[in-house]
Amino acid sequence: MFFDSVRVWIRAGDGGDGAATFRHEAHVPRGGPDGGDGGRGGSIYLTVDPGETSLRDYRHKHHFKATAGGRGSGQKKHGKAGDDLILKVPPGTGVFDESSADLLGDLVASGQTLMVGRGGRGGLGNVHFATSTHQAPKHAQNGEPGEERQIRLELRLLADVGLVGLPNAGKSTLLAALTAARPKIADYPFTTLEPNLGVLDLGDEDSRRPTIADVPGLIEGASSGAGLGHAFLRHVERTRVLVHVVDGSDRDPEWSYSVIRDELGAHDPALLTKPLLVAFNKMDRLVAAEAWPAFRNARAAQGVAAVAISAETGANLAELRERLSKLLPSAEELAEPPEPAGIVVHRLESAGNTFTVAREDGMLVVHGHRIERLAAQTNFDVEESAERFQEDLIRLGIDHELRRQGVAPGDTVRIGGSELEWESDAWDER
Ligand SMILES: Nc1nc2c(ncn2[C@@H]2O[C@H](COP(=O)(O)OP(=O)(O)OP(=O)(O)O)[C@@H](O)[C@H]2O)c(=O)[nH]1
Ligand SMILES: [Mg+2]
Repeated sequence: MFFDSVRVWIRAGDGGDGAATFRHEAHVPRGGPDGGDGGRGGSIYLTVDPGETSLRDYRHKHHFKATAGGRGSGQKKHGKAGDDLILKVPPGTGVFDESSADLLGDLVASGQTLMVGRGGRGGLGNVHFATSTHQAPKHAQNGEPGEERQIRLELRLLADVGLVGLPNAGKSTLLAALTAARPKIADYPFTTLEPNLGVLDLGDEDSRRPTIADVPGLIEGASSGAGLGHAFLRHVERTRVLVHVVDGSDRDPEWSYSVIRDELGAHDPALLTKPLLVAFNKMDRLVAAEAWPAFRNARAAQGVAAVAISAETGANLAELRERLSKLLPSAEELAEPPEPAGIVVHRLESAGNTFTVAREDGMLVVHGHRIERLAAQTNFDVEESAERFQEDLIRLGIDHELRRQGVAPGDTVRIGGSELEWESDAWDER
């Protein structure tokens, strides 16, 4: 299986509840409020670790939860903060919100970090609610729920050089010949299912250390999805230079060459303008040596650079390395990610104070980020807290809208996870 696109469930930690406690003092029947705040819930982050090259780690584990904040307690003690959870991803990981398909972030540079689930704020303890006219508040806030979402991680490998070609052309053999990488090599197509990465040694005089990736074999129709084509082609998008490996011993190397060019172009025409070097491989075989002159002339006529090699015997690899080094940019440029580092878009909270009120399943349902959070933070068993919530409904204009839609005593109103009964309106006179 190929694991460069995975779905992951994220659940940040809930904030701890604030406490509603009162000081105990000798001779004082009831001291002032001293309930501390709940701790913040742990958040979840993704961070780029250059040591990672695939999303394989997410193959078996795809639920991640950060810990909740502790509850506040008496004597103004705050609850403990939940632990953050930091998940490692390889460079080139795009992060999408699964439900909206929005790009949340494009993680390319080492150490780049993106918060994907915000921990809930801790609830405020009752000390915060004392006023000169109300000195013994029983109200304390519940912790805010941690953010929960489903995200999709999509890897677009970041390599300087991409080896493309039909299956069995000798891409992995070439990668092994040019670098210290030891990919699996075998005499059947689709040996490589996940890209392998190596670091290219350009010789003692050259300080550049470009990375080279062996992209799984592409086949005719790859650009419309054949043979996991989309997934494989995605990896080519961000490489700087393409080395197109053609099996010179193929029955028709000219077809082998053009079918891949067609697929690259159909996937994204920009791929056809990337610097290109064609490696005509398996020259140790007689058929290849015989086919080379015609192939070479055809490329020359197109102005395409081609070099005849044998990845297996190592013949002419020095020339290939030399040509490749000329196509690669300077050391400074190589140090930068292949694309301007993706701007991290962070759309965790829908902005503003918008809400909707609608009838669903015979009840009135209020949707709105802000009010749903407030409902979750309210302990409706405490009358004082419930009253505060009613004030919030008025303040945010939701009370008005409910009345406009004809809410009547006894009606059920659902807000987030809470179902409330509309009582004969005590706050009518307000
Ligand atoms: N004679 C000869 N055989 C080669 C040469 N290069 C590769 N091969 C053989 O070709 C077969 C395929 O090589 P791989 O390197 O696995 O090919 P690949 O392009 O990575 O194939 P996929 O991963 O399936 O796409 C293996 O049996 C290699 O030993 C070469 O220069 N000469
Ligand atoms: Mg291979």
